Amino acid sequence: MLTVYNDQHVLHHGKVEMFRGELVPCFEVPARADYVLRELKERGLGPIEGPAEFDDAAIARVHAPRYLEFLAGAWDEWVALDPANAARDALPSYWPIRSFRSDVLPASFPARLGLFSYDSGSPLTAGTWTAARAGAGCALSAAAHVLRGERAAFALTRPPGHHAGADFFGGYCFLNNAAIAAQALRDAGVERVAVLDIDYHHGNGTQAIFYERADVQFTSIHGDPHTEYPYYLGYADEEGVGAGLGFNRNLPLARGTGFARWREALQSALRGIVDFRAGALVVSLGLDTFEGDPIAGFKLATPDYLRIGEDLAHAGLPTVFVFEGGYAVAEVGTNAVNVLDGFMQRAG
Ligand code: OKP
Ligand code: ZN
Repeated sequence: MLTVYNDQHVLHHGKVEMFRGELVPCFEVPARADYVLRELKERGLGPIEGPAEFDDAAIARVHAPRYLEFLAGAWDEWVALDPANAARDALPSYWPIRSFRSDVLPASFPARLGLFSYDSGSPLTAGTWTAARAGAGCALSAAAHVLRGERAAFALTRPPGHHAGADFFGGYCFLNNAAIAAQALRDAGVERVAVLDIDYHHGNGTQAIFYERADVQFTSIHGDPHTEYPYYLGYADEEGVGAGLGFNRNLPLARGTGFARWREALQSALRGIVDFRAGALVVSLGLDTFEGDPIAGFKLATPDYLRIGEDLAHAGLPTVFVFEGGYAVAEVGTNAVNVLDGFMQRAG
């Protein structure tokens, strides 16, 4: 399987995130991608390339112009507030809650930082835009590879993407790589695209992007938002709206769920994807379902990821894998590559 690797991911390197009144070291660190890259090479999973040149219009198919403009200039604005900010991550402190205005774009940068985000755990750093933009390019190149007739491709990038909406960042995510890949597949003529999100955390950004659409089906298996991040979306009764009604499917599972129960949810998700008659599949590949993950609560074990890959291959679809979460850093490479390896073994 071809991997499209974002070697600029290191430019996004947050120092701290806000957690219960304290600034704590970031969980989403560059070493995550390094471990996956190393495992791919050790196991000889296939060629590893950089992303091809691409047009920013492909990103603007998913994200709002004023949000992209904000992201591209955010670091310079942050440093312009105070030269000492060059040594600090940008984190928001103010948000427009319900009934406040979100149509006005305030002149104040901290006000806009909050307007375009939903948590204080997603530091924006000097290289965030460059890294995230190159990551979107990886997702686009992986999609292009599948459009050329390959069975599958893997976009290996960070920061992750599935929490980013059309005009917001959060959950360590800035550009929604999986949504950008899905939209590119649609724009190249694939009539129905399925996105399957198997990260521990609900893909609230991806859901929001496609919620009113019948041409992109979104399915997510995740920790029950009653107790798990991102809390405010991801419940089973969210089924889409308008033309999108019936094309959004959430399968929340209790914290503590093990592989047998998780796999039943996967089988159910895949039946729904086959019934939808998807022409291509985009997998938001989070590995934070692992039993050793420091910020999540499922109990999947390393060999289980081989089975997941096999089950995904069994759906028989051209598949774009996009790297998302997974914070047990020393194990994330083995677990990620197990999924891809299991997929290729079953796909033949
Ligand atoms: C991103 B992805 C940790 C609190 C949790 C947000 C988690 C974002 C997960 N101290 N903060 O879905 O893996
Ligand atoms: Zn996650």
